[in-house]
Amino acid sequence: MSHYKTNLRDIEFNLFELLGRDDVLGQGPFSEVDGETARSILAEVDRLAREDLAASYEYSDRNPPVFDPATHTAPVPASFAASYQAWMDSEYWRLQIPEALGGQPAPSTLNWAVAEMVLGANAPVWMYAAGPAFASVVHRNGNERDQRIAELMVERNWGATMVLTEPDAGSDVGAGRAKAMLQDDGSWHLEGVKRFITSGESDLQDNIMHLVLARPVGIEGVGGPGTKGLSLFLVPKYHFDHETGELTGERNGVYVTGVEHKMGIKVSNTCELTLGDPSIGGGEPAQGWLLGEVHQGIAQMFQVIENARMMVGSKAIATLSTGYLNALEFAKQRQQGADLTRSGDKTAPRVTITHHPDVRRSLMVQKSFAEAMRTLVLYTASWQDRIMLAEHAGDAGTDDVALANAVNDLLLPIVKGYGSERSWVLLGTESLQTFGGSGFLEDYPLEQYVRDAKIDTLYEGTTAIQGQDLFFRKIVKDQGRALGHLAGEIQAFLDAEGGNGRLKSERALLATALEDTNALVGHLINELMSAQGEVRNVYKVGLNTSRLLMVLGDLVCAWLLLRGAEVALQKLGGEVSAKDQSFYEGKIAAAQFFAQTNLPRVSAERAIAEATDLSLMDLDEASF
Ligand code: ST9
Ligand code: FAD
Repeated sequence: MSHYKTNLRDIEFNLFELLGRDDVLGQGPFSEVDGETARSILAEVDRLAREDLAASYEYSDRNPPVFDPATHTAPVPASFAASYQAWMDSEYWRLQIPEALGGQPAPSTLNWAVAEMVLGANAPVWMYAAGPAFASVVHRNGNERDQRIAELMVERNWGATMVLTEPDAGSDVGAGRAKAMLQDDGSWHLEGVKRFITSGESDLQDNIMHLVLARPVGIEGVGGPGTKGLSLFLVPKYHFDHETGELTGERNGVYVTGVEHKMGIKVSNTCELTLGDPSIGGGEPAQGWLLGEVHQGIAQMFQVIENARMMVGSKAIATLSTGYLNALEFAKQRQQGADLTRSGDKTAPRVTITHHPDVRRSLMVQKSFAEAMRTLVLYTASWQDRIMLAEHAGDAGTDDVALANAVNDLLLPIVKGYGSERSWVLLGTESLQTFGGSGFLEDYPLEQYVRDAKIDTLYEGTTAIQGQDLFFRKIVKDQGRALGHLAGEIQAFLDAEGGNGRLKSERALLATALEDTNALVGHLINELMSAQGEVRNVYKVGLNTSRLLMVLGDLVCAWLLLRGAEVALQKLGGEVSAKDQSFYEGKIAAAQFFAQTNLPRVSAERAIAEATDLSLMDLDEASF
């Protein structure tokens, strides 16, 4: 039986009933993917995910790849290779790459809906299969030579990696020391040690294209300190004919010199990558090509990072969803104790644990967060749809597109930072907990879910980094435009007063939370401005950026769930099947519960932020 439980009904509710994607499908760049095609893709991926992709989830955790230092290899288990191949054979990865690379572009909303199911079933499949998506960044930023390389990456299904991190450069990417030296033939030789490189090695593909950030040396005007001095190089594992893609048989001097032993996602090889070390392999130089012949490494790499941050948030949220559905199934079967109203009666019949108020509370916490954050992902993707449509229509330079980009940028740290924190915590405190002691056993997937989801708060920028990105870049640097737009949308929802009167008190909670969030942001901006006179006041901001991330996440999620509840109420006003009746009632209940149990906390968070002083920063380190 599959570990993975999808929620296709809710995915379709979001895409078609809440976000109206039928208006976008079959249009402009998506002419080949209409609503009917989208629905059949979703149905097929639902099956594929539960069956072929999920099949190797457990085995490859218990039997992870083993690194062989003699050959610098770490082959994946055959069962995982079969899952990977099933995904590649489905060809659905083509939905996220441009036509020029053999893709069949689909709206981002559809892609992230598909991604949810792949990531929830077996996330490393998606990661190893990301070569074509990486190729699209190479294609977009490359010159003619690189564009040909991008085509070969897709045609030959090569793997690809993003290579930023070094032992002394994690969050601080700009501290990277790997260097690149220009050669007479226009290529570069790279030297350095990178660590924690996902998919850095496997036997799934003939070749791997590493996208490496390194600092050019010896050239005036480039290679300065920090992130802006980094350039992006294409460094293949094996050399190849740049026209035909045939491997020449020569090894490039980029070797995996270690594979980490990890808490989770063990089949996803996390590699130390050594470049240009004469004592390793045949001592070959690590030859690379500068992407687009321009020194804009960090900006180019952020095109990959933005996608990967969306991916990481989606992975976490997908795991919470299947964690909840597994917990729900267990809770419906597990009998324990008597109903609370008859707890004094020792002869009272035993009931399933779904009868216990605290289990109901826990299940609704899981349901409401999983569904709220699914909407958060797809709502964010709907802004990406807007950008794609405008770019196709030649409107890329308009104010509308600038706004869509800014709102998307604002939402990304929430998807990644808030999504991963909430999911990882709730998977442990609620989903696994629902199973009692059984949740701690390998008999159920929950313990693996918890281990596999922890990484999501760490990589692609830790939660602390997401909080800072949200405040300093997405709010302050943006001069509050995107946030103002989002707040305006929430206010418009409040003013419209829909919801049949049934959501009245939740609207009031949302209104207060919006006011408190605006005040919290305003307070942090004031503190930041005051730092121009008293520089240490910036600490008061830094003490609250993670708080703001979580507050904004709760606010946006509550609003999106209430929007969904409004749709559900409308549907219930007409004829619906018994199954849909339960589904829509569940949507309304989840929205009300989420608002009632999370929004009141926003006032307290505001008060905590406003009361923040410098005592923590003044405390001597010895007193910690
Ligand atoms: C990692 C991988 O952890 C884990 C999983 C891998 C799985 C791979 C497979 C799946 C991936 C699929 C990918 C598919 C490919 C894509 C397909 C696309 C269709 N937004 O603030 P400054 C830029 S990997 C955009 O001064 P600092 C910007 O250019 C490791 N751009 O930063 C800016 O210049 P300007 C992940 C941004 O103080 C410049 O950077 N590691 C953004 O120098 C400098 O900005 C991390 O994530 C942004 N949000 O450096 C590191 N922010 O301002 C985390 C910056 O002129 N650390 N830029 O525009 C950070 O993010 C730091 O904040 C820092 C700070 C490094 C940016
Ligand atoms: P550090 O940066 O040392 O952070 C330690 C702690 O300090 C964290 O809690 C952090 O939040 C906090 N901190 C650091 N700086 C600040 C600050 N300025 N303000 C507030 N708090 C701060 N990297 C790649 O390049 N490519 C990959 O494919 C890749 N895959 C990975 C796969 C796995 C399994 C893992 C574990 C990591 C991977 N990484 C990859 C690296 C990953 O992106 C980094 O681990 C992450 O960015 C954090 O860096 P670090 O581990 O050095 O922690």
